[in-house]
Amino acid sequence: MTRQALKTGDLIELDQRVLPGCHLHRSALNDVARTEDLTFICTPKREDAGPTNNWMAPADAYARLGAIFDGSMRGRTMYVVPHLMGPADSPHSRAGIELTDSLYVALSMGIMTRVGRPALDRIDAAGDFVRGLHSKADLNPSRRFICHFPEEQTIWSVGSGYGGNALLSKKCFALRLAGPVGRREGWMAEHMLIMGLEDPDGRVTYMAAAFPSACGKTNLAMLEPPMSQMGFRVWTIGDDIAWLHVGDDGRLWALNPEAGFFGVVPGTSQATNPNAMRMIGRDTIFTNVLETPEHTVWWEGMGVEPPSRGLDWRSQEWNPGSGSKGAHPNSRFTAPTRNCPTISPEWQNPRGVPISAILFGGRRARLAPLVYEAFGWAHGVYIGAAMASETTAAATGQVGVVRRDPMAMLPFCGYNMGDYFAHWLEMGRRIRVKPRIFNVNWFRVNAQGEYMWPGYGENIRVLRWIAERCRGKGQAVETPVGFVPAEGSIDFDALDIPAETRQELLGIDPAAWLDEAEAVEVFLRTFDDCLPTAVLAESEKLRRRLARQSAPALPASQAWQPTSTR
Ligand code: SAT
Ligand code: MN
Repeated sequence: MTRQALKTGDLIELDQRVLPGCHLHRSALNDVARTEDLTFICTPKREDAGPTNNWMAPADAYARLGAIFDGSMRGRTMYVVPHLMGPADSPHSRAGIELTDSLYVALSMGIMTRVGRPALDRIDAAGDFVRGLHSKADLNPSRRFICHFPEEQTIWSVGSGYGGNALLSKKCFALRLAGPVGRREGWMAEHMLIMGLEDPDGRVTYMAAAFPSACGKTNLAMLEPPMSQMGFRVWTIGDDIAWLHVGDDGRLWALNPEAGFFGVVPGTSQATNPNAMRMIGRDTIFTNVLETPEHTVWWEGMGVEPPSRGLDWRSQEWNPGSGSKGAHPNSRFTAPTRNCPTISPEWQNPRGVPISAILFGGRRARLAPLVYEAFGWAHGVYIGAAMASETTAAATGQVGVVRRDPMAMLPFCGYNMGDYFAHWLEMGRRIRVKPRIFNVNWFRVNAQGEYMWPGYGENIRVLRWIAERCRGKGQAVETPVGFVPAEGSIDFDALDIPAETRQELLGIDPAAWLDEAEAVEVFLRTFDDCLPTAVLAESEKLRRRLARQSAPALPASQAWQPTSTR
């Protein structure tokens, strides 16, 4: 199939001595990211899709897309791609079949999922599978639709060849369709990386972290600790999607349904993600990066000098003075999990791994401190529901505007998000040994607009504190928004961060938080009757704690006092 793709032009050969097994793909110019405005949940009742999803009646969707599909594959080869999501021997794995007329999609599915025999065996045993129908058709954005039919466990996607629009196993199946199934059956499908932090004593603390697209999930999942943190290591289980089940032991177990990584290329370098750099040196499909005259690849933020000339992602002559990007900001690598140098020996464990901490986070230039911990599960659900992040190039539309993105699931929650919050609360009742919930923010900037925290490998310092908290250690201070690390409990040594910056990184501005809490509440009220009262109650409690803290007229005895805890 690869040879075929080289003939059709779906793939371009790279220098096989330098990049064995690697190929380049260039997409259509108008097909470089997920198109959320063209993505629909097709339930019989509009309320079941909720206020955050586009909705189309199933009959209308079948008719409208059917007309575009009709004859769209004429003269092309159709690939039948049975794929299994999750390890072959896991009771939690599920199968799908994608029909596609894109060789690039078929080859990408072969990297991202377990295709063929394991999927067919599962379909025989389970008697069921998710039906995915995909055609590039004419790649015309005005005839592009990604429609989900939860009742029939069916996905129809037409008019795009881009990852999240066209690799139907990923966001469509493993999140938007799996979500409501999990709600019915008592498990969760989340937009989360899964990793283990091993400490110098060999103990591994497993964490799952939800960040929006292109906010560093892949980097965190493959983190390489700096020299000063010797003895710690990170084990990767997944970088994008987690299926979470309650085990017999009452703990929450996470498995990665995928078998590959579909990561953002620009900014990936020896400094930011050395493990990804090792991983993508072979068996990788690069999409929309710059091709050098030597048939190797280059991108902005690669950490090496740009070539003096090359062919940019649009296939146009490019040089460093061109004034345009060589690689598209959402250019991607597709690489098999087995090539990840930090892949955990547990990554194919049919049970998954037991999660001790759940992390939420996003790009917030202000407000959110480096890390804080929820007071408990319901408060943690509120923190997830209140998440916001600056938009990125992973979806079409304006980049850099702050939008609400609960649990990083705004584009991926296949049912009413109010019901989704209720499901989170319900899971809290089912999980006997609950993970602690944290919020992290690597993206705080100072008055000059510079990042205050170095991020990347140095994030290990924050993960260490989180792991210590999970063991009942790790000193914290109570604030109105949650527990923040006590002075000295995060190892800032060897980091050149002035004391004021450290304080600011961990500081809470009650007045600004009060404004934020009000904005969050306006957002939450858009879910109307579907919003669980427990989430609103958390909002009210937060506002009361903040008001006590920021009201200047309160006598000192009643004012909020920091108390050191646990
Ligand atoms: O949607 S993709 O899976 O292509 C990448 C992302 O936006 O998370
Ligand atoms: Mn993602």
